[in-house]
Amino acid sequence: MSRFSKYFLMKEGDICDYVRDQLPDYFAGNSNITVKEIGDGNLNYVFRAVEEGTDKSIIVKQAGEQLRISAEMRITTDRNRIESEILLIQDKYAPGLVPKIFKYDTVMCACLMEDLSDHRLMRYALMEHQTFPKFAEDVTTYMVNTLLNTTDVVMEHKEKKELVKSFINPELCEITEDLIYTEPYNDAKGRNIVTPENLEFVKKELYGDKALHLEIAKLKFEFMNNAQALLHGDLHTGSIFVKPDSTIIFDPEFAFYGPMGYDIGNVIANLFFAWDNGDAAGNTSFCEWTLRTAEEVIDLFKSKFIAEYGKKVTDIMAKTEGFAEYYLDTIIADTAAGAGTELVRRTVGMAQVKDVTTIADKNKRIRAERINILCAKDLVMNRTQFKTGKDFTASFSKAIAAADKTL
Ligand code: SR1
Ligand code: MG
Repeated sequence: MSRFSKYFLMKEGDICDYVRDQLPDYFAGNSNITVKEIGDGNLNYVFRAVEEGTDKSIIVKQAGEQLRISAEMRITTDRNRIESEILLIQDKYAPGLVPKIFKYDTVMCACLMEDLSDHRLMRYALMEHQTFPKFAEDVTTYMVNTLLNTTDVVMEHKEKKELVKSFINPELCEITEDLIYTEPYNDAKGRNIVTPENLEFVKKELYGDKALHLEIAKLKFEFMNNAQALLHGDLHTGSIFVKPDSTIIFDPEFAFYGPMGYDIGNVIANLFFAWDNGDAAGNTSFCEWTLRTAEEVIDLFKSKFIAEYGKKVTDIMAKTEGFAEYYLDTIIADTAAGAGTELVRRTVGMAQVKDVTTIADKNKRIRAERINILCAKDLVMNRTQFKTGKDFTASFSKAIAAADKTL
């Protein structure tokens, strides 16, 4: 019996034996393996093992029973199964845009996957104001292919329902229901992190705005009940690896069947966070790239979606003239809402983004937070008015002007 036949939380010193146990032929029998824990997220442990001499490497990602962000938060280690299974599905629909999984081990709740160390985590590269010309093209191919192909419009309906069942992800969805759709508007669990100088602003614009609460309540139950497509579920720039000629989307442990606009909106909001950081540093050309890219993400998603829809639709009623356009319109409204809710929760919620939290100049950070909140409110309240990429960036520009008036 191997020492890996019962779950325990692994340390760097366990990983070499673990890889040899799980994939006996991956490394040469007598080679030296160096291991480093490189996890940077809020939930899991990520180890990189490299074979000396050959530089052959592998990633081992293990789910712990406690979350890294808070020892009090415990969630099922089954999230690692969900992540491995969705990556296999996504590899079929969007090959080359997700990492390769070599093995998923249900005992240690760990997966062994392709090492992407020649790429960088997109959030950190953006914080150095690097630009990625292929990003909009790649991320929209990924989203159109993984989302549209898992809908009832394309998929045989009973097969789709089987997928809905196997991607029921109640505990991770509960995190989203709390952190995105509840706490930013009332601090119900006292976990919000609000920059003290913005507390009065947050009380007025978020905690005290009843009309906003009503729209967020509608969106919360839409998120919980619209099993439209198999989502990534946490598509921020910390879930994306990049290099100039490649984009790899990973970490889909929040995957479940929900509204597509949730994923697309997350991408848009995280480009706006990159803008916040670039703007605080006075980097105009980088800021222009973030907004241009946000526009391209919307417009390319729409054109690719319509083209693919025509080729892939199988449901007879979904072929009705005008339905594709109607359906896409609702997705773009959900995208506006998804961008808005992500902008708010990363600005005042418990899980924030380094693009904004590392802005050292207090006044610039206060301004960036106000821009995010005001833009978010427009995106949520007027979500059905958003149709094109330019509509999204116009809203952001309007929020900049409005935030400046408050300072
Ligand atoms: C308690 S987990 C906090 C956040 O980290 C993840 O990446 C998700 O974004 C989640 O909302
Ligand atoms: Mg993550």
